[in-house]
Amino acid sequence: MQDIEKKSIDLATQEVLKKAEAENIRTAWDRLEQQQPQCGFGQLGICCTVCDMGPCRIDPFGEGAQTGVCGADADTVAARNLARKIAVGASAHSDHGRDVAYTLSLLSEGHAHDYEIMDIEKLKTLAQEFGIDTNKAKEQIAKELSKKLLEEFGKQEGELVFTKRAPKKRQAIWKKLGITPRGIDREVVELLHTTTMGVDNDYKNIINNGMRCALSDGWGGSMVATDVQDIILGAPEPIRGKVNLGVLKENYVNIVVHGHEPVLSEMAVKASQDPELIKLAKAKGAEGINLAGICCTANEVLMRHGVPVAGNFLQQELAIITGAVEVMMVDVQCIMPALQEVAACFHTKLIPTSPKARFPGVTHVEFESKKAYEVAKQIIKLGIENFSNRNKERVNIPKQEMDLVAGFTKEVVFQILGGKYRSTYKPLNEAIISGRLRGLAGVVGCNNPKQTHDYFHTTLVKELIKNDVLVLQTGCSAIACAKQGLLIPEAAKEYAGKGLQEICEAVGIPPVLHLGSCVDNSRILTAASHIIEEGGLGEDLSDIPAAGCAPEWMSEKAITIGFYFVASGVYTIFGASPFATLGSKDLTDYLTKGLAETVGGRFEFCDDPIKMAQLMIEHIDKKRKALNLKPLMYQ
Ligand code: MSK
Repeated sequence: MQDIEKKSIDLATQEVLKKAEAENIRTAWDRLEQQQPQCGFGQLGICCTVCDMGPCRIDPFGEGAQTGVCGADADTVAARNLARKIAVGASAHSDHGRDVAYTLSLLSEGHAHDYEIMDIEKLKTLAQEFGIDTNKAKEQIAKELSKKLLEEFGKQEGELVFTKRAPKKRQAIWKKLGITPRGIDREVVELLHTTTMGVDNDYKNIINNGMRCALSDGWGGSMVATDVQDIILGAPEPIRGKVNLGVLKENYVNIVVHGHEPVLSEMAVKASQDPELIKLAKAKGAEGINLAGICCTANEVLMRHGVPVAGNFLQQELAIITGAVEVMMVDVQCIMPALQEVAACFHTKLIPTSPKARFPGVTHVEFESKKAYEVAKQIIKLGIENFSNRNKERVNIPKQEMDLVAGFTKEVVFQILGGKYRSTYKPLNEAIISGRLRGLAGVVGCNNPKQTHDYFHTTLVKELIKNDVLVLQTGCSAIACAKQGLLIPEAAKEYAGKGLQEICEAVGIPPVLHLGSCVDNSRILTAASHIIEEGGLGEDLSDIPAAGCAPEWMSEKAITIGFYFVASGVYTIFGASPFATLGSKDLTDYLTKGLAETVGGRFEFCDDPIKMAQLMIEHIDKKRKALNLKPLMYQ
């Protein structure tokens, strides 16, 4: 295998990496090389920087220091480090949820004129969950609902309302362990408090508190983000789109949106269709305006508008290196600081928009919900003005682009499987019960240059669908598989086992369903709860023949997602770079074995995608056996 093939299996990525090398532009892969050897203590999770008596390191060979200056041992140090990552991941998703809930509040008071209530049904359903009388004007419902939602963050008493969506048995497990999440902010703060120097020294207790914090994200902040975005931006429905760097257009003004919060990118979609701006783009010599996305902001505008996706996490620098991007507008999360250096090699304007995320030395155009469309127009105008600065000789857009279908929410799955007038999960449950479908898998998460880009996602997912496992995806993992053609209905014939193929052909769905962005992992939790509610597959989420995996993860948010899946009863595998816990055997054992006895889910660490698939299938088969389901029809 050539060096470039070890970096990525994606041909478009390989092509642009060659360009980067020829033009001497550094990317994440080069910087990773420069970092070698990476700190062994850090990789094992046994370096402690919690207080200034350190940094302390625990000797993994048992010869040197076995505690830090304060006396914390490897178990405490590794557990605290991990728990702090959970807190950060939860805070990122949940702060996103808070911002969206705040936008709903502004809208209800008439201060966010560019947004409207797009999904009244969902508004009412949510309001009813919070005990709000829905027999009133939608603005009033929105006002009361946003108040209740915002209160979930600062709640001091009681439990998060969305936890009631989980099956009764799951709620009882959480209650017994004392990990039912309370206020969202409270869980983050308490976890940071208890992991500071001299507070919690019991690694199991630290992890249990970590699970409660993670649950406050999955069944709290992320769920708020997902549901409120559906209310104010519209609930996604299956929609066709295109993916990979080939979606950038040579003769157009290319505007790339990147990050996570779709409140501004939604307005960018609108502004890119503004006749006045299109006219201006044409006057500047372009054929029009082409909007494309990177990472989860891309998934959001793809699911609602079919906006093309230029790439996943490791392609953010590459989009700029094509030389064809006039503006990359970014909001929050997963935006590499290196973009500034890469953009400086081209005419590309990097435009940060969030008051929370600034880049020194670049034009910052601050987003405000109150004048959202105006801000979006201003940014697109900057892109149009920048078109004439493009150096055509340096433009190299790879040809690769692929079709995909996205936009499968829990509501849509109901409709597709049950028909418009019989919306139900019954056909899905029956497919599993009868053995036509083996089970379900959630495959999510990022890219990581330590692994061959996209290889783990696609190899794993192909193996799962070949074995009649229906795959649900979000985030950069969905983008990876889409680029390889797995997210179109035709993929069923080529890659899926006979049982899955029959289902896909009968209802016209791909064997891999794209459920959205990282916060939309909450859609998987609610869909799983509906499956239990429908009956026939046990009483708890841990009974479902299902498994989860983040094969190429890198973000703290992925750790939090992993923990809320495990704490919800799901067997979850993490890819090649395991959590930095391996310096503590006790902690590793607790995560990979002990948790099964308390929460019913557990972690597995694995660095081979085929082996990951086999482990997930073994787990699914074990669950089928426990439920006494019929033998598989075709395997
Ligand atoms: S964007 S968290 S790299 S999936 Fe949600 Fe992709 Fe991971 Fe960011």
